[in-house]
Amino acid sequence: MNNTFKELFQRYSRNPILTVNDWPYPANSVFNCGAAYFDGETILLVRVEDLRGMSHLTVARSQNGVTSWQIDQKPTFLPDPIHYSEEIWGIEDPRITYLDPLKEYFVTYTAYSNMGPLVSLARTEDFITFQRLGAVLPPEDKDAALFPVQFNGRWAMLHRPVIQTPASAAHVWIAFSPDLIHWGEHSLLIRAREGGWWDAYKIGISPPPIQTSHGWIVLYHGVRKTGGGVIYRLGIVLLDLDDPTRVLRRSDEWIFGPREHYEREGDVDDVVFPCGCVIENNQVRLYYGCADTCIGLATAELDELVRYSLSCPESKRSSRWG
Ligand code: BMA
Repeated sequence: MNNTFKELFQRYSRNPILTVNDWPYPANSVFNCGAAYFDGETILLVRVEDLRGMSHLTVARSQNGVTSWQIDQKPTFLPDPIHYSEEIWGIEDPRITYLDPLKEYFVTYTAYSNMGPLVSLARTEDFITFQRLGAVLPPEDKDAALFPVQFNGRWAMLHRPVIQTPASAAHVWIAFSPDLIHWGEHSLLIRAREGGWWDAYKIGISPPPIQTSHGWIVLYHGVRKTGGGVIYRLGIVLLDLDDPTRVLRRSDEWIFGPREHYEREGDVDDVVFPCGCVIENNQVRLYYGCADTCIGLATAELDELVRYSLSCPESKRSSRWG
């Protein structure tokens, strides 16, 4: 029996914190959201699925990051398929990173093209207007997030391409770029496990990496395929602080998974899917999509996440290609 999630992440007692009933305009669901601390407020960039089934992004703001959310009256960041044809079927699952050297927020998101999902990038100074940098990784690829700092003068991004091999092949990769547009130096970073593991079917990162003195904390979602459907849960990985291509530790057990009714039942049952967190005074506020239907909040102490990750097994990966 896995009880570690009780120790690490505590659900907010009045979850879900946001549902489509809070929305100022008609929509089907509000779920996987990026998060940032901006101008004294917590900003959520929320994936909103409209009544056609396609997604856009809308900002919700709160002073305390828990209650009294102010939601933009209309979509904040809409797909623009006329100028960016890769956005024809919507934009999804944003991750927000503040790039210290550029003093701007960057949003990686999934553009749902007619060739499949791919990774797009935009930047914003105010969460009112967004400037697109375009599609930066081709399909099929999603679950991308930037590191907030450079490594040897290059930006780094985690992402999840899907490759066509007979075995499960949806792993987390890392890439580097001199300018945020051109990405190379690819390597496989975290493998989906096999067989009976909880993260055997596919994996992808959740919020952007969290910097600590012990390394980068990466929360990732692992998917298990069952006779009744899929189950999305969270695991934790620790990457080397100076060389993020090195996985130091990885949890064997999941640390958070669907348990409450709003996580277990919805448009897609049994899904917890965080895309962002905000850290204040050592407290990590994790914002997560629940069953592709609403948004939940869970909190953990950052020190505890570090302590737990350091207690996890050392990574067995031996080469750049896993
Ligand atoms: C993934 C993503 C998420 C979604 C999840 C569960 O592939 O598309 O947006 O929450 O599936 O449906």
